[in-house]
Amino acid sequence: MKIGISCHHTYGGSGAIAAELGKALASRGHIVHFFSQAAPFRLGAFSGNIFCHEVEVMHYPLFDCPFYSLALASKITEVAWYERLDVVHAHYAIPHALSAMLARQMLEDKCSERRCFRIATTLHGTDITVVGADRGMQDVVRLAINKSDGVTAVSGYLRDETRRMFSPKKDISVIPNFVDTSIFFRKPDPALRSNLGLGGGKIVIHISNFRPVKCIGDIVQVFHALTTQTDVTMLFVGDGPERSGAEIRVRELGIADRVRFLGKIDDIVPLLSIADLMLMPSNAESFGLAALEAMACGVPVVATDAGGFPEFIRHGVHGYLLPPGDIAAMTEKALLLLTDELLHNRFAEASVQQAGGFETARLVEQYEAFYSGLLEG
Ligand code: GMT
Repeated sequence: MKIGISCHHTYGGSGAIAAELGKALASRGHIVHFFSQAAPFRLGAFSGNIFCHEVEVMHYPLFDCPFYSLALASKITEVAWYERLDVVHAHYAIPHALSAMLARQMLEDKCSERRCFRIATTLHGTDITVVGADRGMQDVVRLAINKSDGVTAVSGYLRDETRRMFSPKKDISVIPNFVDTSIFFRKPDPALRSNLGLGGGKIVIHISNFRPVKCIGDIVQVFHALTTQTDVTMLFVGDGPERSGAEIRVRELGIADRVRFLGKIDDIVPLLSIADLMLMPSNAESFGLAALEAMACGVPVVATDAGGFPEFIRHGVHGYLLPPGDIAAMTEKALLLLTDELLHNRFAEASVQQAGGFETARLVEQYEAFYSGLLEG
């Protein structure tokens, strides 16, 4: 198949999944064209089957806001026309699904005889729960869903939220996020600990784009409580609006020497490989890809019982799921995992096994079947 993938290039789960999906599809012989403002952050691959199209936005003094959606639609039209794309897969409802819709109209306008590509849209989370909840965006998101030929959501939770909020006209299939366990596995590197200036204590990790939904303040509170009871270091990976507030709080609490803010790092496997525990106290997470990747590297997760986490983390087996904001319970369970070695080993092994059930190859087959269904329809 010839597949276009339209995605955000920035640090975040939807861009990561889009890039990993494209790479996997290319390795299975499909031709993949990426449409994005820049190369997606996880792409980093050379393949004869992968093509990247950067969307150039026209700047003109009259346009206060540059028209990215229109430029993207033009780029999709151009590539779809010459490369005869079968499917354009929009990751995140807006603007990608709408630009694909517009591109299709432009193509039909150009040549009504030629069969146009089908539009697949994958909902990732905040496109529904945050952007879709915004009054000014609701109708746009609804249109993007209803005009796609097929829609998937990354969790049952997100599918149900989308149904509740938008009563979509067509069915939404759930294809969960996935992890490539040939890349995401524990590769201990003793030098990394000393390179990072870490002592011999336990390591807790958090990876995200530091949006309010990630509850970074809760992590700081839990970690602060942990420092009073055990030798532990916190690694924050990623960046975003909540980071500087967290840095200030960490200094106020006097724990700055126990916390490292590492910024945006693409290759997280070495860091996950030295971590003992991941903290993900998000109050609404549609899936939580970083948690699945941590589990694949043998890192148990303390997360919330909200959103999509319960669809792949079993409480008391792969980690602990606790009510959002319950700092005391999160601290208690985190401490248990950091101090009871036998328990930790059992959870770590179970996590690796569980992540294996979300292996890239298996889920990519589901996407292939999904595309085939759209082409037959
Ligand atoms: O978490 C974010 O804010 C980034 C966002 C994105 O679009 O990149 O992540 C969403 O998509 C990921 C991949 O499907 C999911 O693993 C995340 O759970 C989801 N984020 C939220 O629902 C908050």
